[in-house]
Amino acid sequence: MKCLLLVDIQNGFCSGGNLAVPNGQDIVPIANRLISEGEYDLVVASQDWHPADHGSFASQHPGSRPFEMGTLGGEPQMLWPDHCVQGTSDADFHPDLDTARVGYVQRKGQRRDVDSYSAFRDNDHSALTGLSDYLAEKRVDVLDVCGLATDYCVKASALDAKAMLPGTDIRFVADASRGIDAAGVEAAIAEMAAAGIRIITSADAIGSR
Ligand code: VGL
Ligand code: ZN
Repeated sequence: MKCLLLVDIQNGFCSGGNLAVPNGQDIVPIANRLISEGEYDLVVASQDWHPADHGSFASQHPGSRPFEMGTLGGEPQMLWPDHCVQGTSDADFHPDLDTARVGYVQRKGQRRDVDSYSAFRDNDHSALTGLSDYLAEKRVDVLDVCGLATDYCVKASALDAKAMLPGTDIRFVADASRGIDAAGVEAAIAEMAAAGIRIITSADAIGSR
């Protein structure tokens, strides 16, 4: 079974959102083309879904500002602007994303004391989300990963998919993803490639099965 994982294609990470990724919204038509022409047997999506007092928010750390390093649960943590708060429009999928064919939504980041970049488990690896069990049960043999942001949640999700789904071919769809920081994106792609994740384009994904 061939599966597409859409990571955090939410208003919060697009133009006008609280944690807008540069040109994040530009991937929406590319993701839609993958969904309609990629011949996927299954399309799943992750959704960053934080409580209003999430510990990754700089607002919860007096004296700190967004994009400064802080700590959370005793570990170094990038502090973010408040974003993707449960039930707000910032947490909604981008309105132009074709969600009709999304068969499973994995919410993440609900526990205030730990962040969850990966769609598969918390950053401290203390809890699984359920997505790995779901995909293993579906016997996914090819998993294409794309979305926002390449250097955070897309990278973490692709690396976890590679580690947690042995025997599944994991591919990162580069043009269907955007990152927060250019140097971070370059490093993320190198890290994914070194882990055995294939770096492909949406044209590759649509032309192959
Ligand atoms: C993300 C930072 C904080 C992401 C989520 O989706 O990449 N980045 N929360
Ligand atoms: Zn978040």
